[in-house]
Amino acid sequence: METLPTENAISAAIVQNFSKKLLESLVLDVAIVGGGPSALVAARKLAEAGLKVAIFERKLAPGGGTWGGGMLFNEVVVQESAFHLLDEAGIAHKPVEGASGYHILDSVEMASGLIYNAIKAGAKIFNSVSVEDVIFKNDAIGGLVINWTPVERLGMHVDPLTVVASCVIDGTGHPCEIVQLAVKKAQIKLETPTGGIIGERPMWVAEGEPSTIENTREYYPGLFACGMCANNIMGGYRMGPIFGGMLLSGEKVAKLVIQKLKK
Ligand code: 48H
Repeated sequence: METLPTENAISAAIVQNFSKKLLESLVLDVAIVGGGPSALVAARKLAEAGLKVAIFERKLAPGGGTWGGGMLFNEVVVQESAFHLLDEAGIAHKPVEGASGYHILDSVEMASGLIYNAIKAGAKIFNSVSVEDVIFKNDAIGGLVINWTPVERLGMHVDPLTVVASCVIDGTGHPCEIVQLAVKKAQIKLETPTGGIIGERPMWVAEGEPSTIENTREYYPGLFACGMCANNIMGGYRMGPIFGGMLLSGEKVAKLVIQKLKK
């Protein structure tokens, strides 16, 4: 048998393996938009529960706001209630002097540890892919409309592809892009006091952390929100470079989705 030139074998392997990964992710139990810390924890927990889950992340590197720490000092703080999520991912942390119950850690270790563990658990991550719309049928959100980020950035007139999913999680952080576009384009009413997006409030660390977890919910049939997105929807406070609330929000949204899908 004629052997292929190495150059060809490498290219063929990349095309075949990527195509298989994407093909297997066109119908999902859970499609997550954005690969920030809350979404990465959710993806790991959902994959560990045996669900078919993929993250679609606009940027080349998943990890969201984790990498930059506080003002590019690449360290972040996590509170005691979320230590178990760091420990499960093998991420090191040590006490903050003078602040009982708070630990400090390397933000690059946190980002890479969360990504690595989500993939090892079986979640798929598609980076450089932007979600530009949702599938909306029978009064429920039924999946995502995706395109390459360079296509989006260059404003190229290229039609997207679709991913069908039983549940969609908006993990897009502060802008809550998916919920925003669902409210605008599908004119849905959210499970909020006004039926719309309340808007993120300013910094209040002690309130922002618990409210992130409290605000993590299903806001419309098939549409969940976690992390800063949930805070924006329900008018929660921001909290700066403290990430326990994000990690716990990811854990909570995974529990809610599992409850819904296992009914
Ligand atoms: C694909 C998209 C799209 C799209 C956006 O902001 P994130 O890190 O998300 P969270 O909520 O898990 O974490 C928030 C945290 O990083 C933070 O900002 C904190 C704690 N702030 C406190 C404060 O006071 O400021 O990540 C969201 C990700 C990003 O990587 C985006 O690129 C991605 O979502 N994304 N991906 N399609 N349409 N929109």
